[in-house]
Amino acid sequence: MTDPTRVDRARGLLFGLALGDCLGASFEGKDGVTEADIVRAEHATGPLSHTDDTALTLVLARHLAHRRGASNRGRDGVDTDVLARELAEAWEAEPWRGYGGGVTTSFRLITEGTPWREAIRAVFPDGSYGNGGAMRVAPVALAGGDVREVAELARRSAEVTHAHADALHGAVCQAVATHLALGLDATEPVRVARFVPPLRECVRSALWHDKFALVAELADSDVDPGQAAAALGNDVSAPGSVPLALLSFLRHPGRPVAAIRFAIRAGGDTDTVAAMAGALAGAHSGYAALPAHAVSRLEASRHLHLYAEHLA
Ligand code: F2R
Ligand code: MG
Ligand code: MG
Repeated sequence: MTDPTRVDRARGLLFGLALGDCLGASFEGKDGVTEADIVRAEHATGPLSHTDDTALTLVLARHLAHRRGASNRGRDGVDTDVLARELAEAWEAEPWRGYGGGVTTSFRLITEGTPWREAIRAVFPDGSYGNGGAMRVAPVALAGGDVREVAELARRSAEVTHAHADALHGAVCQAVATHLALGLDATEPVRVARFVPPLRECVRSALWHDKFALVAELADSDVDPGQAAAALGNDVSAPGSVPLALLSFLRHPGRPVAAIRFAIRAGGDTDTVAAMAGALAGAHSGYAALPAHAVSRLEASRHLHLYAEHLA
């Protein structure tokens, strides 16, 4: 095996995310998913349809690609007013992609002209702690030059829909972990110690630090997906899903399909946990490591290629 190129990793990141979303979608909310159920979905024929996870990732990828350039790096890489409108427009065009209840109301209000800062507190006055900011954040890992820049871009990209601190922590965690995965030599063993210290630094929260400690412990164990879900959570909240995605990747370094299957077999929010695990695994192993038959069936293939090339 050779170390993948930057373009191959960028494609791996976006296609891994879409593959996890599409394969996980039919199992969302179900527990007791078997390996055989997932293998059947992988080997079926016909297009693989994505959900809100991929739809909004494409919006963010396009936003970042259009704003690339020396004067648009760092904080300016995300224009929050523009991004809020672009995300809401994507929902308005395809509201049937399986959006969360809170964010649906926010998007409707934004399309009707309510400022996003007001709209995102209409349903949950303290803000949503859902994983919607984290599920779409992975392209930020390609746009930011270092961990600090990635963390700041992640926060800005998530805050236009999610005001709760845990949702923002989830987005920062997923973006920074993906950035670190992009930078690892894929021919070397993956060490948990390369992830946990920078994540602790970027995400200053006792709840998240406890989750990182658990991920580190479980990554070196033979924990099965059900036990991992019981320990870390597998629900629609950011703290209840982002750590499980990281563990899915760390349990199967260099094996994106195994990472995605682990995430789906854990049950619960399967499309989203598998999308985040797929982004991490694809960023690390590259596009060539993804299953060609399943990848060729992805509905968004053309746009995934386009934005991967722009952002690489
Ligand atoms: N929503 C889903 N899947 C279930 C519905 C599927 C669809 N109806 C269908 O049948 O096709 N999946 C997608 O939603 C998750 C991302 O959610 P996001 O974008 O964060 O949305 P939202 O609405 O902000 O939060 C999701 C739910 O979390 C609970 N919640 C959040 N903050 C809360 C708070 N402060 N207090 C109480 N509850 C809170 C609510 O139940 C929200 O509805 C991904 O799984 C994506 O795939
Ligand atoms: Mg979804
Ligand atoms: Mg989901």
